[in-house]
Amino acid sequence: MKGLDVPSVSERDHTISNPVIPGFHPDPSICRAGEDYYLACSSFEYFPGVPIFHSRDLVHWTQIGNALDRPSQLRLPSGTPSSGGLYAPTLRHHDGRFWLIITNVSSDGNLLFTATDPAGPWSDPIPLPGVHGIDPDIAWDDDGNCWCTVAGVSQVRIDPRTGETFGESRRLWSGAHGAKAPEAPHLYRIGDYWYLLIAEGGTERCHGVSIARGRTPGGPFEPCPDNPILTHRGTDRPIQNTGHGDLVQGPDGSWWMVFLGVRPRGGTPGWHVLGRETFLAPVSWVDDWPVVGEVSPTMAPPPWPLHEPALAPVRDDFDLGELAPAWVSLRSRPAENCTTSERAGWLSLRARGESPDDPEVTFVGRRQQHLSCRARVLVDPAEGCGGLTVRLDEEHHYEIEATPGQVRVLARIGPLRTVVAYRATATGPVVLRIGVAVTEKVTDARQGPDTVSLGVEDAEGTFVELAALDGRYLSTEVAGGFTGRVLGMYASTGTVHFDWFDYGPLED
Ligand code: 6LW
Repeated sequence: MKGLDVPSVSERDHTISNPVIPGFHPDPSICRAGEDYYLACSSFEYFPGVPIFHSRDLVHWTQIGNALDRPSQLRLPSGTPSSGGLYAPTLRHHDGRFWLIITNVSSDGNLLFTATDPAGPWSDPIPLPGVHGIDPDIAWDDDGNCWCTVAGVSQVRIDPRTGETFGESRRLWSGAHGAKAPEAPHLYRIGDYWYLLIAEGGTERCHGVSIARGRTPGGPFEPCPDNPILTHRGTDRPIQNTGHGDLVQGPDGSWWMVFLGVRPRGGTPGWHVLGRETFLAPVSWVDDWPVVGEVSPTMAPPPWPLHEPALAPVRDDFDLGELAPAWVSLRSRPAENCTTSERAGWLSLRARGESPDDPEVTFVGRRQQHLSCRARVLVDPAEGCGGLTVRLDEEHHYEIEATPGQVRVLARIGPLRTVVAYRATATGPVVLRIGVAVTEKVTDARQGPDTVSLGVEDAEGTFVELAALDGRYLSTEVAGGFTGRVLGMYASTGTVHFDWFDYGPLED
């Protein structure tokens, strides 16, 4: 994939933008190894799973791989629903190795993986049959004991090399104010205390982060008097649902939190379409309790040198044998259905499911990472039918689809599926385009978050719009679940060839 020139920090008036990892990248877990930072996110029904990012400055992040990129590591059986699969990893660096613990809610439960290089390869899974509960965390005490803490919040000692558990699991804490869903625990030794950081309130508008501390990894834990230490519940801030955090020290020893949040847009009640994104906030300490700084769409840069912004992937000509790590498929990616070797310089997708309604559809896509953006693809439909789709899940997606001599726009919203528009085209390859324009100014309380336009480019390269659809139907508030929009190519019948795909932000 070629890179897109993102404005440098100085060009942006000495502010950095939050989210630091935009698009559907929830449940961030972060660790430091010397001068390098690594971060992992949930990936649900997508394959490969668990994107891994690298940064030197906590602000600019580059995806270096996916931890679970082999079928032996990631089993997403055909019945895996959207928003099933992989939930909430914890990523740690300990004893010269990287450790990743995660729950596959659709098949294998809690699993542990190790790697010497977080870019991969990661080990095959070490099963943890004695660990019950989602959102597992691992932490080691000074005696070398490894503690696994899960949502609820409870804890059991494990052998991370075998997956064996020792003794009964013990309840540690149920959160600060009787809020629902105490989850996402992370346990740290900082100074004289063990800190137990959790999320509570549920991952929707009431989400938040609370903390307790004790003298041993098993407690007893004393809740922070200022809990929740992070929440935007009941506010009109542009970033909502803030929660599920993880702590890390910056290069200068200062403390920071990565956490998830969403950016609802449009009228009331507000719809967020990019899923839960990864944000960054400074943390200070008062009386040995962490205090989370202001969270807003732009923030002052941290006081250390910032590295060149990573190039956001923008165009792929499919000239390499392997697909870049930002490309994801649904549930699996058998080589016979998805290859760049059938036609040199093209991505060939062979249909297995019948349409994007089908969980088995052959699909290769990337996350929508900007509120306003454009995706284009050159497709050759001579041997099949397929196109460009923007999806939230199997029941919520819009697409522009090509067959020889014709394109059509289709929309699926819950139980309703409709053909929105047709147009005859010349036979041969055609450029399909999806544009997303955020609602800048709300003039009507019922206005949607954005408009999705779908169409083709004519022989002169001029965009011919076939349909402009309200984006609210491809939002989490409508579709439910834990994911966000993904834009990508699919095949419905036969084999469909794609010469290139490009994606870029428009003014947000
Ligand atoms: C995850 C839980 C959560 O397991 O959402 O926001 C769930 N927090 O901790 C799925 O991402």
